[in-house]
Amino acid sequence: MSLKDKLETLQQTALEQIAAAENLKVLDQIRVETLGKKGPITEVLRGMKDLSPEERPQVGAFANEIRDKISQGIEEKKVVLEEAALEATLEEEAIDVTLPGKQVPQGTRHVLTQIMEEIEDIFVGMGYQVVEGNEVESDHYNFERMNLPKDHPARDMQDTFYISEETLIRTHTSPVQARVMEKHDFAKGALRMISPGKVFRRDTDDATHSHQFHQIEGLVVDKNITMADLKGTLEVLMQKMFGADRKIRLRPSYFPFTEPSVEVDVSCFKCGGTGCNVCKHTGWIEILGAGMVHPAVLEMSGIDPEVYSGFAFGLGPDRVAMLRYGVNDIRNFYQNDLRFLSQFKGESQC
Ligand code: FA5
Repeated sequence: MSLKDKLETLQQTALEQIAAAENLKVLDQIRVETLGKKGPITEVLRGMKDLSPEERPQVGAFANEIRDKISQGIEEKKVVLEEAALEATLEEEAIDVTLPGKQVPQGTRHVLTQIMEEIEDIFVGMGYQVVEGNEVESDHYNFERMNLPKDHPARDMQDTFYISEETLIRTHTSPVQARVMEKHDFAKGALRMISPGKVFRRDTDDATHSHQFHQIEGLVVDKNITMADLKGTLEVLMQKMFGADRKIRLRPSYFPFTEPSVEVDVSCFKCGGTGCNVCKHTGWIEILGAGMVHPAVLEMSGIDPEVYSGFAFGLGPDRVAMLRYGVNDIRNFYQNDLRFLSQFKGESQC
């Protein structure tokens, strides 16, 4: 076989192999085997030294032509195979964007936080400031400044957990009254504040009592504050919280730090007032205590009771939530059962 024939057969074989190559690896093998240093074309070119000087340029040119054709064939096939490989990867790694995503669980504020924030908003709208008190409180502020000296029998109604003789976890939010009054500067205007927070008592837990619960303290002190201001304020609050159809009653009561004192009850959510186990067959549920600030309390805080007067109230937001949502056991709020708590989505998600 002449060198020319040899080269033609070689070209034929190489182009067939290139056409049949299924992937880039095989194609590269063909390149190395055909065009590499040990390949047949290089071998042909090496054999040229045995040719006559006339034949040499012709065969040389033909060999180069064949090498270029094979190189070009390889390059073209490479582009085709690379595209096919990319297509295959894209298909393999395709994402189905129509599949349903993983649900991210979204929490809500605790129902009691929702109620307290709603009440805060009502009072902020009436010009009150919101004050934070201390959960760990001194006997002095919790009792004595509230007109409950050490031997006062009314202390029995509010027994609590003592950290030391003089330090306790507060039984009500009323000590915030004393802390705010002693600092207030009346030259800057009236004192109007509410203070929400946790309180603690040695109460036996039942459907409407918990040993830990919440209160919102309210206090207004200025010249000429009367019981009518207290009643009007509470009426606004109750209407906003419960709507016009729920009945409210004010009952004379006793607190050492107010005079006169009242207890405010709302008609029972379960029986509507006829009497049931939730309202202990009275038809009413007590939600707050209130009254006119006792002159002795004002005096102890450095305020002249001849010039200033005030009203105060202590509301139980846990009871408000029970009435609002018809929850018949206060303990539900504290047991962290998400089946119960997640029913109260509220307006604001956290
Ligand atoms: C007081 O604690 C007074 N400091 C309230 C007060 C403030 C009166 C300012 C006058 C002026 P009382 O013990 O009644 O009062 O509690 C107030 C409210 O807290 C009750 O009406 C009730 O809604 C709620 N409460 C009392 N004990 C519990 C309890 N164990 N569990 C849940 N809520 C309770």
